[in-house]
Amino acid sequence: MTVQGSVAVQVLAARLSPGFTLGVASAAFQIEGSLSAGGRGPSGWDAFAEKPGSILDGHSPAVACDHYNRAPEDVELMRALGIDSYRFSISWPRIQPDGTGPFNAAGLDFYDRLIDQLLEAGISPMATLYHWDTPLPLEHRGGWMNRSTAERFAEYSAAAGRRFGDRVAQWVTLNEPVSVTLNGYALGVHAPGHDLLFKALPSVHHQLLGHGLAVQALRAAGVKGGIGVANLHSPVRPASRKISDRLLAKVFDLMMNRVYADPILLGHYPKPPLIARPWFRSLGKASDSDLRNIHQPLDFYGLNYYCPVKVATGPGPDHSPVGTTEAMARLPFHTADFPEYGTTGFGWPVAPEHLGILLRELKDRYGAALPPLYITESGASFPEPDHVSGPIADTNRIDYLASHLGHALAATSPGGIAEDVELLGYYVWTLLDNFEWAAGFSQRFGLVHVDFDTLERTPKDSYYWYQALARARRA
Ligand code: IFM
Repeated sequence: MTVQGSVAVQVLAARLSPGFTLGVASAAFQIEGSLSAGGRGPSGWDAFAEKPGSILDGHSPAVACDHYNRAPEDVELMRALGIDSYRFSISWPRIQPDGTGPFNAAGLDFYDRLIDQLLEAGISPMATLYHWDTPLPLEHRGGWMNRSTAERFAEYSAAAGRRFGDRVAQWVTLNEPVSVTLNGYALGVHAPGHDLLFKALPSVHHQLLGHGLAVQALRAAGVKGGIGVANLHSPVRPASRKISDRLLAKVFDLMMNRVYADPILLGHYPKPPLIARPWFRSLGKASDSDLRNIHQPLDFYGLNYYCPVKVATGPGPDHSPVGTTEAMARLPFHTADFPEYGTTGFGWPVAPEHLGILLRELKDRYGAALPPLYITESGASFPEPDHVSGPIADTNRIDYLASHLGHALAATSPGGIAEDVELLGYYVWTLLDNFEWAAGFSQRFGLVHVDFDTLERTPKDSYYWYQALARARRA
């Protein structure tokens, strides 16, 4: 299928069923800036970013895209883009600075205004409650390694539900708990910077418990919108047919995919291969009542997809944006290249057909327990200039988005490999170039270029491509 150019836009548009949602996604910490303005408290990420060496080139999130002060301009960009929905995250420390106790009126007002502006622009709000910015006082008490964070999260979620529940169309509890556990608690390349390896697994259970309690809290608050979660999934492949590669790929699949999705969708943790049981022991001790709390009915499942992962035996040249870490070198496996695919700015393989394969795998694994699904993140970074004087020709991003959306639609259409998956929508990651965590401003994912000196926004060709797609389906 050709997916580029104006004809391809028509072809792609014709495949979008009426009601299919086109959106963009973002996260508070990556765009808002104003970290100590308006009564916001510090988060674990504020503290991590201040540690020398934690962020590439010492970039600071203090201003980011200055979205806190420019939200109306950014909503205008979305209105002109013609999208149906905006997935943003609510900053927990902005609305509850200590993570417990009083709520911050100025923070609540900020999201009130944002939601109202979106609705006025005809854009449906999808709100994520946790996109990694744990209030610092909670992080000091162990963050997600401490079970009580799950209860605090449910209290905060209830307050958000009471305040915004009349207008938010979709709620996402957690974004990518796997990234929080792997990068933040196991490898130490994200906040809070712990390198506990498999001892980080309690942070999985506590996040999932937080998810389940938050779902119940939102429902008790009477929110009108649907409720789901956004999990990052990658199909995992062994680097060779060697037994050790195949076994370690299974272990990686558990760590990457199944320990998050299985309890949420099926109500139990997966059984690890015998040899890996000691690593996963802490999850095996979960009580039935916790598992019941985690296993809540969901209105939708959010899938974040970027690329497949290949796993090879032994420590190897894995790398994070800030280099190979000592913790990674202690693991019995590493991730290997897919030489057959081109790569993004991050070096991630561009493998759109794996999105269709992943949808098939999810349905095979979860069957009727898999709710209707949104692709809640899909996008790519590519090397782009810091300063521009007009739209840049980011054809690589257009190709990436068109092929990923194209494969998802083909897979879920009648006769496709995942025709039994109900796909409700697609959210591009992301609207604006932004603070890409440990990679600072070095990885540009946006449909809109941001000059981080002047904060000027300049739509890229991909923005106009997405706009043409949104328009074509209504034509
Ligand atoms: O920027 C992140 C986002 O915060 C979570 N999903 C992956 C994106 C790209 O790395």
